[in-house]
Amino acid sequence: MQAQDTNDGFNASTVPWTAPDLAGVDNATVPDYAADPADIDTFQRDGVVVLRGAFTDWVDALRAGQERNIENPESYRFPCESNPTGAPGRFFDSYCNWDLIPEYRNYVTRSCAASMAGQFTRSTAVQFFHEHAFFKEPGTQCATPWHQDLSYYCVDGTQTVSVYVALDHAEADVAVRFVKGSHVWNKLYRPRVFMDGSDYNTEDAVTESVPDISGNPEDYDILATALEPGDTVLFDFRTLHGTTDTLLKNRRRAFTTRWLGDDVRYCVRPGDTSPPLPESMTGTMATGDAMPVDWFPVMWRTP
Ligand SMILES: O=C(O)CCC(=O)C(=O)O
Repeated sequence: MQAQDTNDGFNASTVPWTAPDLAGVDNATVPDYAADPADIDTFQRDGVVVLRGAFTDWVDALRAGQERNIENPESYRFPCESNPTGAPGRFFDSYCNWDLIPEYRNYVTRSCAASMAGQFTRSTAVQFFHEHAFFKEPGTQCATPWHQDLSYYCVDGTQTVSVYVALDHAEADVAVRFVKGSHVWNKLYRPRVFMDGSDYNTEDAVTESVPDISGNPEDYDILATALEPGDTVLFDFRTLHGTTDTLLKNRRRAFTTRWLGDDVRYCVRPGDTSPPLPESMTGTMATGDAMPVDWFPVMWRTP
């Protein structure tokens, strides 16, 4: 997903989004993840699974990468502030910077996230889509609106996964939460602006508004759990997720990588998509085309 750039004028980045330098990127050298078949079954059934401590060893490096990102937001791509002006705290995100931030690049190309993505989506190969960094500072009382990522994206398919690594302790009442099984509802919900939860791309007849999940929690099978640094949540791009607006007492950072499995293809959607593909690419592509590997490299293949 993308928190849309509609607030406060802060979100101007000076950095264009360009094809990454793929020197040294070799899917043959990506380490294997020893997936438990029961976890894969859970992911397939619920559209979400929690892997406790899966990336504990990467927490320090990812935090260091995120510091670069948050300290100089305008030097990186797609920075976005979503906390209302004057409100305490900060809700910031930024994405598509893995080729600019060495710690991100190292994680994407040297961790077992790619192998995890391949196995959990039951694919024979996975392409790397992008990474996304999230920050909420103490004092923030801004919910992440319930949303599904797929409708923000210029891709479609069922073999997708976001690999979300918690970088701070978060109690269950402030951690990201998920509606189990929502990935197979066969629904596409309108993307929402993160600052106020309003819909955009409303001209799209295929999509509908996200239902009021927070107002009717008893109607949904919600996975809400505390997360520790390194705990990792895998979720399908179609799975609904969001947070409450409970006051944050501690910093809450997270780092997500997005992966495209075998059946994922380019998809033209009405209005803005995330990432906003350059015209040089969209001008030559049609719905159903494969995503170009020079922008979205194949990072894992079945051994
Ligand atoms: O951590 C959050 O509040 C939101 C994360 C999210 O929406 C995502 O990773 O897709």
